[in-house]
Amino acid sequence: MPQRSRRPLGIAMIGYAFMGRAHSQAWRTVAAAFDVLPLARRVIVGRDDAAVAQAAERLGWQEHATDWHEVIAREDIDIVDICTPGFLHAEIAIAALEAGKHVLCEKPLANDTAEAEAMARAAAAATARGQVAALGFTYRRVPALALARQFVQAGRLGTICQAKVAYLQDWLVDADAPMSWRLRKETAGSGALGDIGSHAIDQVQHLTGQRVTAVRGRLATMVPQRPGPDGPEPVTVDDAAWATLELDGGAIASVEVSRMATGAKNRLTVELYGTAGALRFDLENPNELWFLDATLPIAEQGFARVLVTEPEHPYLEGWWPQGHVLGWENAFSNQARDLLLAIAAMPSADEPAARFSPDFADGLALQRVLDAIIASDAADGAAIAL
Ligand code: SOE
Repeated sequence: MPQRSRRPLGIAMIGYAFMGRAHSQAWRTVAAAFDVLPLARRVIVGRDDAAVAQAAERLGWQEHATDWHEVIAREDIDIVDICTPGFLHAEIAIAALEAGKHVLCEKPLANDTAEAEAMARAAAAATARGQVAALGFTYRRVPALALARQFVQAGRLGTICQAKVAYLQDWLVDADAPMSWRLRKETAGSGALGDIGSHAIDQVQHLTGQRVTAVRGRLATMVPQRPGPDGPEPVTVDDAAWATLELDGGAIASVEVSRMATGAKNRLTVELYGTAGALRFDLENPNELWFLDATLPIAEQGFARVLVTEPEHPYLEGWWPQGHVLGWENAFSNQARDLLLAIAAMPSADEPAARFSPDFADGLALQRVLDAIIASDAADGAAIAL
């Protein structure tokens, strides 16, 4: 198990594509915004030596490597950050946890429930030894969404009756958009459902504080084949998915996700309706949270814009002077900060590690919801209980 010492925490990051770039930026900026444990961006790992060497230089890592097994065995590595395609998460995360490292794993936790169960078991054992096993549902750390949760927890919405969450993108509208690992079931597990539906379902559960108990869902693949390196290849995952969710607190939720939504760039929208108020958020305007206070006289009610730029707002105290907006990438630094705080709070192997939320148990619960939606689709949209 990593011991707290005077040397900086050594980070190894596996994967260097889109998410690797986002995480690298977070590891570069976190100490400029927040008071955290000293860290060293020691090694970035990928399969292609020349490409990963270039990534190390561009993204600011001390070394590069091609064998993650060797890297996770190193004494000077304390945190393993997994930014690979989903099919590699389980093997790397379990090995890293067993090697005594703290782990941050990109979402969704795994490609199916069986993998997620094995990961959650390894994480439970590691957490008992004082390690942190963190899952990267980064949108929890968008300040306006963190503020939304504070509103709910403070009772400003009363009892939540309904949530409506959509996550719409348009990068696959072009039928000639090329094949990638995200479009193959064996590498991605599912399509829009796992990639962006997982964020939407995480927001439903995290914001309402209620767990999914039953689902009805449908999946659709609108472009059945796409250009691959050796000619057309079948797309084996969904382009879009819809689900209705029943929650254990009595609320209902709808979730709608698509990569075929023309004009929606990276549009996560959240609507929460409670007996005492309502909230709205749109990731295309990430610094705004809209709140309706239903305890006001009806003639005065309306959605009011809260501009989330004040030091009193979640995470904002670390960033710029009051009034200055943040962007998509800041949430990754906020996530890095919370992970480092959880590690700093880890007193010893005798006391449990400070819980980083979401953890692998949350990832397993969410994977069960994803698999239930897939099962519901296979049963023509029948209800599946969890
Ligand atoms: C997919 O397009 C994707 O990159 C997701 O994988 C990320 O989780 C999301 O933040 C942005 O979109």
